[in-house]
Amino acid sequence: MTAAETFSICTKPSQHYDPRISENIVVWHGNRNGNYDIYGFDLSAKSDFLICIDEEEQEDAAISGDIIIWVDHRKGGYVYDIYGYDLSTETEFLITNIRQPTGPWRGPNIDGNVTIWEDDLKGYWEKYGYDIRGYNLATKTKLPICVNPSHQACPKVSGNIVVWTDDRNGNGDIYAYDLSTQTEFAICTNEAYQGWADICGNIVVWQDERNGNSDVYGYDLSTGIEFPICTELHEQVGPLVSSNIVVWEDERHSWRQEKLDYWFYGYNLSTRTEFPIARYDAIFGMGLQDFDGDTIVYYDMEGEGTWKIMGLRLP
Ligand SMILES: [Ca+2]
Ligand SMILES: [Ca+2]
Ligand SMILES: [Ca+2]
Repeated sequence: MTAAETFSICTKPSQHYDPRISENIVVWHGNRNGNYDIYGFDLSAKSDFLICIDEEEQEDAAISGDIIIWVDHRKGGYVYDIYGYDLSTETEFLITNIRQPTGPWRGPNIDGNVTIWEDDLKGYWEKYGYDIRGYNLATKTKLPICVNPSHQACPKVSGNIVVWTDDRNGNGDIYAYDLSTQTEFAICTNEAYQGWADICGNIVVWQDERNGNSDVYGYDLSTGIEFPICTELHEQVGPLVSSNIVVWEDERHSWRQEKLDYWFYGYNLSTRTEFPIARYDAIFGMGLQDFDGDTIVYYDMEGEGTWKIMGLRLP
């Protein structure tokens, strides 16, 4: 097997975070101009470009096709607007205002015309939790996806299906919502913890602790069948799926070392075979950010105070 090819996307000395990828375009937020802006990189042209350099803070970019979205604070640090940018027309537009999150919060996600986010409409995250809400860019309508009183988090969307981590049963489960039928359904309610779901087409994957350590499980929406993807005895975390490939961060090589040894591993759903991808130097072990086609994007520390955006092509 050939080695995975690692390459730099942005190594300019400052902080660059949370890359997301769709086909040949990678987007992220970075502060090389003294405040956080939204940047892009074209993998085919090997050149970077500016998406939004407003002098206030922009963060948490996401991308699907020609549409890039992010959280924008141009009206003030406590104002959370979601803005969009259309690469095909080179125009920026305001999508919606959301309430300032009161607790740990992950940025919005987008697929096609549907953008979704963790919503803190009631405030007081620790008491009321977050909901999942969205917006359809084509119909210009709001989507109240899940407003259950308990905590819902980490939503991802693919086509008509939204998945998220749901705490209504008190132990972390995977729930889903079908935008076409406007119906919610459970994907996994095992009594152990499940979370960090991702979806591509009919395949949902997540991190699962039913065996006493973190594993990766999957579910096929077309058959309604759940299946284990990796149940190795060490920690497997943060799975992502694109087409027929699942990737995750894996600690199986850490057993003899004081310092954790992080690898990316993958699984081919068609051939049902697992494969190592690459070892990487992570400071906090939260490197793996997004995955599309054959390309992983992640971020890593380089020297004092520089966080760089990296890419990795599967072997
Ligand atoms: Ca800015
Ligand atoms: Ca559970
Ligand atoms: Ca495991």
